[in-house]
Amino acid sequence: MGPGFGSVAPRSFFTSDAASLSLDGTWDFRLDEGDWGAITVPGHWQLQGHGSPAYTNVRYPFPVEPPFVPSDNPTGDYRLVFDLPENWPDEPAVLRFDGVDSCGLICLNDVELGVTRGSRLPAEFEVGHLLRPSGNVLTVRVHQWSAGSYLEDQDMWWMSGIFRSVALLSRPRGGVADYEIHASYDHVTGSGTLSVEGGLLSVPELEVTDLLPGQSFSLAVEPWSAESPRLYDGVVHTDAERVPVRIGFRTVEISDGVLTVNGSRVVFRGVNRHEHHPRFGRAVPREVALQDVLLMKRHNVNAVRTSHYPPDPYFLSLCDEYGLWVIDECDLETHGFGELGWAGNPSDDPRWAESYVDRMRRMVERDKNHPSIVLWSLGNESHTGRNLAAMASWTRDRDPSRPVHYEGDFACEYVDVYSRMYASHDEVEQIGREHAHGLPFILCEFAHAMGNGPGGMIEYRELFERYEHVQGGFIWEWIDHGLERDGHFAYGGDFGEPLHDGNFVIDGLVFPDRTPSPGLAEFGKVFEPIRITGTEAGIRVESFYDHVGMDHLRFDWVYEDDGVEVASGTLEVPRTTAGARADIALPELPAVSGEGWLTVRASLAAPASWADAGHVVAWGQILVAEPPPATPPGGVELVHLGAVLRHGIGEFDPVTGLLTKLGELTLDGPRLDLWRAPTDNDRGSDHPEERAWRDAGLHRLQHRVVDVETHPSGLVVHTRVAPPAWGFGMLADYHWTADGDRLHLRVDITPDGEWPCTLPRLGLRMALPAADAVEWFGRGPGEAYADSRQAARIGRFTSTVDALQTPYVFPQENGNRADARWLRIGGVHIEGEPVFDFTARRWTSEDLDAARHTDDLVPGDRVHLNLDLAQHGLGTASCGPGVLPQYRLHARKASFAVTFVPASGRS
Ligand code: IPT
Repeated sequence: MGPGFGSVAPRSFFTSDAASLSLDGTWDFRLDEGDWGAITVPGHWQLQGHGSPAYTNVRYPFPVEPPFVPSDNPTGDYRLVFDLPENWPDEPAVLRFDGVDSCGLICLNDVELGVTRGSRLPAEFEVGHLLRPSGNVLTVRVHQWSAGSYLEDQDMWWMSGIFRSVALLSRPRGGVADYEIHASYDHVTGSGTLSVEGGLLSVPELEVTDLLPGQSFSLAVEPWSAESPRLYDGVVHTDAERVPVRIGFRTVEISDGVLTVNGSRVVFRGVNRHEHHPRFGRAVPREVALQDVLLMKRHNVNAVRTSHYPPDPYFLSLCDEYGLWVIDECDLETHGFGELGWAGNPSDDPRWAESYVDRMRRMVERDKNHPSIVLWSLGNESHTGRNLAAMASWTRDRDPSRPVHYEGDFACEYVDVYSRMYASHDEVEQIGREHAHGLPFILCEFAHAMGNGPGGMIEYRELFERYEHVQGGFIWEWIDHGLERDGHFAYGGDFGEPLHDGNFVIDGLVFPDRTPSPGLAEFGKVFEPIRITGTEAGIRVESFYDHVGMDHLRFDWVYEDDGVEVASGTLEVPRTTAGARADIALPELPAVSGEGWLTVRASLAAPASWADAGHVVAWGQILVAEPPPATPPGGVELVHLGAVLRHGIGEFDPVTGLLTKLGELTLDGPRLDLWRAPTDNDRGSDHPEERAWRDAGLHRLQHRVVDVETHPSGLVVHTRVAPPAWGFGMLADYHWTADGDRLHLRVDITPDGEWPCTLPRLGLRMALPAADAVEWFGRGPGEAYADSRQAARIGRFTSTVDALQTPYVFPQENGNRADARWLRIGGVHIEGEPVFDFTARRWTSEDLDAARHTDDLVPGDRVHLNLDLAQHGLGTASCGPGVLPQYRLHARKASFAVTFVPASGRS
């Protein structure tokens, strides 16, 4: 129940000019006293051929009887023989372990040094007196389970080993034992105040030389913020050691219940970041950590909560450098006790007190010098109790400069901000109205990004803008924790775990290989720092930056006629400060014959550290010219030709009324369709739409032909579409008319009987001969759904059927393109009245529904095309609120029309 032992007092993580030796690399390893082999450190043994990973969200995968863990406890023995580099100084030295999961017994040259606990926290052991010039033998015995495992029940893979770096560090006598820099900023005077502990401080750029510990010094500086991460290089030094440091001046305060940095209210447009790599697990390579930061910055993410443990310290130095607000969270979660009604929860058990405070101390001491960290978080989902309160009060004493966060303190007894997870829009609205607890409010988790989604992000943004003290949130979560295996990404259960939580670990804005998902594109658009909209008078440009103006941006426009560029130019936007706005007249635009859209883009005028010049930060579209009205086809006579009905370019089966040929193309359909392969959010626990849909039988609709009416002017096919076993259904009448090479279909839909549930979709489904190229004019280039469609702009796009698919790790409905005015695919040109949504794939919705991994989907020889009037929204019911009322699709009377034309000869 206690922390590890034998280690030296925690201190900040730094490198210096003192001698050091990285011990990362190939070590000897054996599991459970088996044969010795080789292993890479840092890394997890389960990802290197020993044992296998296991995933549970909340439940402990062992009996809950703290502090005991199973006797059958996978145990890895690590051994490394190393020589000291030449000229290694005769000084004290420490062995530093940045992360050992879950505990390690450390021995050097046969002397036991102690035990690490707290998997994602560092431990250092004094070894100077034990070192010899060559043949040092370092052994570490690591157990998968320890008492500490009870405190490390985060929603992630259970994976063990020395998964962060190991180093030998000389600690010269008279060197910098530890240091702390205080660099505050007074936004009224524009001056920074600097002081240091642990050594002298010099900052050449500020002409600060040898500032003495304890002395403070004020001077004019540029402040640090996530938007403008100004760092000053300096050095903390003694006669014996020099430590390079990077200083950011900033002051975090809560005033009048609002969280401010440098006097300005901040809004977190954040993500929760676990450390994950599809091959290396939590041993994330440095270049991949950088990739995360760059991807975040390029998608307008401005904040990270390090859920639910301190990250590799390198990540924090990237946040300092590139600019991200950070909530640094302690390695603590006891969620599994929730299954027992919190009986025996360590958080309120004094026997665990020392472990709790030890974890907090090690995080705060390690990370205290990062300007990017603006809040300390005690941990996650550990209920409440005196040990958490003790962590908070220790932290406040130690570092009064940063507020304390913890979501589980519902009564806000020992935290400085009110934090919630997955509160619905309505509840956030109420919290905003009532200014609950009088504290700044944040959503430490919201908009669960599992599978297709999240839906409803823009409605949260509106709340962050409406109430001053509602200060944003952090999407759950950044990355899907899929593990590369057998040609797909594996999730819970794929390793034969007896207890697991399936694909609940696949809930990120980026796929396991860090390909952005449509959810990230949506995030980037919703949380743009600049908003460009149309007004009566022209164009409005509004800043949602908290700290910087718009000087780093340039504004360009293009004007398109039915998606074809006809003019372009640069927009002069007056200089504006953070949070201000400007109204600008429309540029002079040529007359167009079709639909005229003006697109204005704000892009980086010069290269930034995180993106090239020209990177688009924000955009907006303004409809300038309405499309001309379409003339519905008609005038061609229907003819009976033996066993077929011919109507213009269409051929129909006189018995079923189904279209069988369009020109030379053999088709199947179109027929009414209501089904989609359920998304993770449809399958969600709070609003189980999927269950209602399946109970209603929407996945096995039957079509009864009521009547096929033929008229000289066309064909009317009356049908009733309904699931087996129930009395309700839909009356669907297909009205066909034709002129020249245009075949027009209007479907009138009338619910029949009492519908018990919403509809997944409402539209038509058909199959075409294999097709590859796709072109459309509508929303794109990416997928869009009713409540996640901000990132899709109006334009003309080309793609392929394969590229239209979004490879969600767990297959589900995907790839919908919205508001198509027309679509060309497989020799057919389809026009909307005025628009339709579509999906096109080489498998059916049923195949998609049945698939469990991406490689279960095998292309067939047809393209299955859905043309929809609407789909049900996405919501976030996989964890959190369902689809907002305005995006729910109900059975209702509706009409839907499209025109089919052979594509040949159309431009
Ligand atoms: C919440 C957890 O904090 C987070 O780690 C993750 O498990 C998330 O849920 C779901 O993916 S806790 C939940 C009870 C809301």
